[in-house]
Amino acid sequence: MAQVESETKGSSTNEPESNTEALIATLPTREGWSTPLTLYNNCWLRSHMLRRFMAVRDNFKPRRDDIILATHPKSGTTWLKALAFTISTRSRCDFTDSPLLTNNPQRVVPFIGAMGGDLDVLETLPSPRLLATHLPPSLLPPAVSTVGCRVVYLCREPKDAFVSRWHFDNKMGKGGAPITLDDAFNMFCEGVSPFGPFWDHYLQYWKESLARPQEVMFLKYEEIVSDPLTVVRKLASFLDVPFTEEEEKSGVVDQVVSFCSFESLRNLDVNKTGGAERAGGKIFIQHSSLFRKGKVGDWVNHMSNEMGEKMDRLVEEKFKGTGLEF
Ligand code: PAP
Repeated sequence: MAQVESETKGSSTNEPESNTEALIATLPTREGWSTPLTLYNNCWLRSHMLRRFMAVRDNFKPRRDDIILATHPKSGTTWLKALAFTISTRSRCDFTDSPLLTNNPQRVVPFIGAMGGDLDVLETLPSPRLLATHLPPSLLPPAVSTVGCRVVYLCREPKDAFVSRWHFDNKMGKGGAPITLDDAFNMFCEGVSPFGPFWDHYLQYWKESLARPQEVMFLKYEEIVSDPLTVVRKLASFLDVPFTEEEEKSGVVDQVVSFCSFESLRNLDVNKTGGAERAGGKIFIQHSSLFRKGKVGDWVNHMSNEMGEKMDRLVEEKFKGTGLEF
């Protein structure tokens, strides 16, 4: 939930502040989700996070050995953060003293320009940095694709991503009217959802992964669900910390998978009870809302067949000829 992490705190782009404000005044905004959205560079961003995200492209300085976990929201960000963090820190801490036992996974990997990831704070982190973002490539500095850093992208079957988004947004609001499934569906299909249109987000990273497969790994939530061991091995190799033969023999890969599983993380006290107020108190995020069901195909329990067919047609139309399928 990069979009909910932090209050806007006057970050600015390299443009003089008055130019930024003049530009913002011209940008379209939409109400409907738990907080208003603003369209910036063809991407709908939470309006209260806009200035922070606008600053990322000009002021975030990627390093060659950065690992960036990029996700479309509600695609398993929490899971990917837990897996990548556990894989990359396993030489320093084991499963009995992992920071994940006492911190929500969202907290241990900072979002660039948002939760725990103020740009000046990121500058002070030692390399190699493990970072996260929901921003599409078009809103990240061009150096992300030239400096040699690695990006792991995770997306999800759009109907399930939508249902997860709808539930989450209705939990985020503080006393505001909930968004109906119909209204949320229409906005999502119109492309108006946090970090949407979803198809642009998926396709931008898909193209990056085809162009630079050594640097951009493209994953789907469903792939991790169906074969977590294979994905975890692939991820470790991609992060340059492959499992040794000894680790394989002693079952470390299985341990990573079970330690980061939905059940295991959801049952930790920190994820059952914790939470945080954001956006000047407009939003409250309960950690438990990041562990709703964790299932593939849950959309059938919420959407009508007609809605499902409409979304499938949209997905087919948007992804036609790209090689990306769900
Ligand atoms: P974000 O994009 O808002 O940062 P994200 O973690 O992607 O958060 O969203 C939560 C979704 O990931 C939830 O999906 P659901 O609503 O369909 O249930 C949540 O259950 C799922 N999730 C979180 N942790 C795990 C996990 N360890 N394994 C599988 N799914 C998980």
